[in-house]
Amino acid sequence: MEYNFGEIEKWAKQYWNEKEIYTVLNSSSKPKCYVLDMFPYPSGTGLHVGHPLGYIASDIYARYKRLKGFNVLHPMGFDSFGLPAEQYALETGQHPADTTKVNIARYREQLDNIGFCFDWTREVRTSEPSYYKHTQSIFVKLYNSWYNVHTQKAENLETLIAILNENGNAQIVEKNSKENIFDAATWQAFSHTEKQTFLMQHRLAYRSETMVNWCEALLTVLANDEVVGGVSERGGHPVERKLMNQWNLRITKYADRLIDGLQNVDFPESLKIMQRNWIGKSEGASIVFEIQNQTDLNSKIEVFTTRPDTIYGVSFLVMAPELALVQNIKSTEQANAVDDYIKYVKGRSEIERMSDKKISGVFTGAYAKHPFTQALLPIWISEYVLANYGTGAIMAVPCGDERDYKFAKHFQIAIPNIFEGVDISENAFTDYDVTIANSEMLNGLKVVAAKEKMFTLLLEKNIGSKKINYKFRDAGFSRQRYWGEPFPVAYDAENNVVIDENLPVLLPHLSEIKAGPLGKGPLANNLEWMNKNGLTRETDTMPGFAGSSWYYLRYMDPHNDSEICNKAISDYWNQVDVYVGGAEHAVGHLLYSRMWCKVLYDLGEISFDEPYKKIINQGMIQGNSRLVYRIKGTNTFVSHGLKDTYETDTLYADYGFCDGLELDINAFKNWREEFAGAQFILEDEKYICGSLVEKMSKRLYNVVNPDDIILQYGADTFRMYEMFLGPIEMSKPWDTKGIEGVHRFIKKLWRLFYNENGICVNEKTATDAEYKILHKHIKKIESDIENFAFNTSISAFMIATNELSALNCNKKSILQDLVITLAPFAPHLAEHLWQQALGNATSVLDAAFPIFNASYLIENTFTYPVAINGKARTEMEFALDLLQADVEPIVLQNEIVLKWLEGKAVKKFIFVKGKMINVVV
Ligand code: ANZ
Repeated sequence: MEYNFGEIEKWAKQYWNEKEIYTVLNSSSKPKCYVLDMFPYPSGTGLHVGHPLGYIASDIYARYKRLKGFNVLHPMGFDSFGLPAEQYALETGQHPADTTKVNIARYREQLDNIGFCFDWTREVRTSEPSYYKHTQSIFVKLYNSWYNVHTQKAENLETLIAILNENGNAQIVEKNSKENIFDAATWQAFSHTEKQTFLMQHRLAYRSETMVNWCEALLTVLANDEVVGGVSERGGHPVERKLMNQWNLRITKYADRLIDGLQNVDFPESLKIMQRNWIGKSEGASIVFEIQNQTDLNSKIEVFTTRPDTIYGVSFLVMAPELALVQNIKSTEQANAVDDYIKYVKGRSEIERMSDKKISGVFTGAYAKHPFTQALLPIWISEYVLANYGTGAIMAVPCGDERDYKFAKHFQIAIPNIFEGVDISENAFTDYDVTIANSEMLNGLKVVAAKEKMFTLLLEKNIGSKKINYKFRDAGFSRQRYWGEPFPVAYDAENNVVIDENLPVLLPHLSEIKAGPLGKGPLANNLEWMNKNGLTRETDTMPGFAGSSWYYLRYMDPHNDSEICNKAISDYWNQVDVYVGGAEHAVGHLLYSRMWCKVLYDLGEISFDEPYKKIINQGMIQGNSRLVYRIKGTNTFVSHGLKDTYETDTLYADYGFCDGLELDINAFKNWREEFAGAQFILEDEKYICGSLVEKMSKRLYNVVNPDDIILQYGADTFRMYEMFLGPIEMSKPWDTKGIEGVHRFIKKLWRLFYNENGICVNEKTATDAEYKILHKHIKKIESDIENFAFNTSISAFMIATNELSALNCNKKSILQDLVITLAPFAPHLAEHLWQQALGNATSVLDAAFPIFNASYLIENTFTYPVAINGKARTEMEFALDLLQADVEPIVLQNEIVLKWLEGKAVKKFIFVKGKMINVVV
């Protein structure tokens, strides 16, 4: 009987469906295990073979854990709100609600085809009102909370109001804050609007006028992580800075906890580094410099420095050009130059400003006083100092900072050297391992000691203090787009926020989606919806990361209408044990969802403050593009090996037209009209393409659809092949040709169960050698899965299959356990073999993973080389515990030994246990 994967897989799927085998309950006597995939946003192009890589890995793990006796939660859903879905709908002239539905149906079909063990009764879609109702309710919780720096946690705003009513704000003001202190009576006398304005400065979701990343092409604001290299991550459009009224999340309050929390989770080190760098904590000092001839209190420059120890190396100050103070201090002579420069900087993105290729700046005409030497320091403005970092001003130390050094060289400013025995004639010296010199009281100290001394001196002189800065900013939470969660917010005539407690606030159906007036989103076109009982609704929507920041919780309790997730249920499932997904979400989704988790924890909604115990980043499956070479000015294509003799243009051919590198010329000709009459210069009668490993993308004609592969080889072969491609974390190119080898191995495995006449499994007792093969295999599979090393598991299957085939082993006692180990990898085949070939009545999923028995691996015999007069003549196997007295008579009776003895008397019998036997005559 042949391996008919089509029939088998259809049967297995039907069986699982009928038995509802993947439905998971929220309580069990078994230990729990939560295995989560990053859910996809359903794009219009469907899945290609790269997408399921992580899903297959987590599916293997989830199935394995089930076999190991765990109650496993392994859900799937769709991140169906967001910019990509809206863009796709606009580009294809359809409504995002319709395209989303169609795309989800297609995804679902493709996912089902691969045979995942998802519990679809728990599916979530972020764009469904039953889901976004709760996204909105979390927003309301954020709005009604503040971060108490004393308790170091989020609390309901009521606790803040109680403090204000009792004591005013003295107690809640952060160290070094410039906030005005007021007492309880003053607070109580505030008007409603004044109170609201103050509270808004503390809410975790707050509205403010902020500088935002405005993308004109997408007509929306983007979060910092959605801007890559100065352009939008989606579509690569220019992004500019713009002042707008926006909703934000006060994620910066969680900076320290987001950093500290990384110690307790098992994330790839590279991911942790990315998160730490993104948060960008730096510890230093703020120092105040007085400005010459200015007495008014605001006319001081406060700088942020990580190197207060270099204070004697300062030879000038630099301010961010856009600081308001620049206007106060610029001299009349320099005013024009300053204003022109400010205009120039306005058009520059942050990235451009920070790339120090070009040195630019203007002297303001003003001077500051050095707080220790009283020397006059020229004050410059330059784009390399950013307005929204630190204080927006720096003390420039050219001998210790590379940018300051280049700037000083360029504008011929002094470069005093304050480092003992260091040559600074070519470069600044940025190392910490140095002794400070030319710095009065700091002389002779190392950097760390000098810094400490400076912190004390700054406080004594009352000109500065320790300061911690973070690079990351609060997260912009408003999008001027249609396809997202509406804010449950409206504004009254005074622009006060009125929260709509009646959730969900439904996204109205717009028949035409186009930008609203005055930089507003499409919802602003729907006046009827916007004007609500004398209030004006917020017309922005929430960003794509809103829904994905908490979906892991919703899977636990997906049908709960009144709460985001019942507490007893989230206590049971607790943290995600393993979260599998792409590394591209390192600083977006993974930081936001960690923050939301901490807020919900602080508010007592859940009992854990990190959502994911462990993260695995799967690599990418890259496309394997096929290139053809057209001789310039002709319609003749020359094969890869001959192309260098011609001048050619390189074009893409579809990967599907090629068998390996060989092009199917007819398919290529039929592809497009322009190729119909093409001529080909062949090598060895073949047209050989060039190849290029790059991103898998429709545009590069290198996309492979899993459905096609599954049709040809079956889902089990597809799953095993994806794992066989290499370590899960690595990126690797797809190669359809390579799948044949895995398919052949599966057919060979099939032969252990079936021959030409049908089932050939027998009940014979297995030998030690057979058990040894099995248990070596069980051990390997178990440790591979625990270590997420799935590629080596596939090799282990190949080895076990070969070894058992060589022994003609069709024994049930061996094959039962083999099939259970196969079930995570090739679930359809395993289900079939388990029931149909081995005669079990229940699903293989309900079997128990075989227990490794080490005793089978202990070597208890040894094959001795037997020599006559030192020359090896034969081999004989003996139990390892036998002694010379046991072995000698048997050896001397052996036919081959007798032949070589030629009847001569034995002089000596040498026996080295576990090594060798030598008979001397
Ligand atoms: C004096 C100094 C001497 C500095 C020295 C460095 C080396 P991180 O680690 O990134 O926080 N800086 C401060 N504010 C800035 C701004 N708004 N735009 C651009 N640069 C700014 O770096 C902090 C250092 O970057 C600060 O310490 C300051 O330069 C500069 F040998 O001050 B330093």
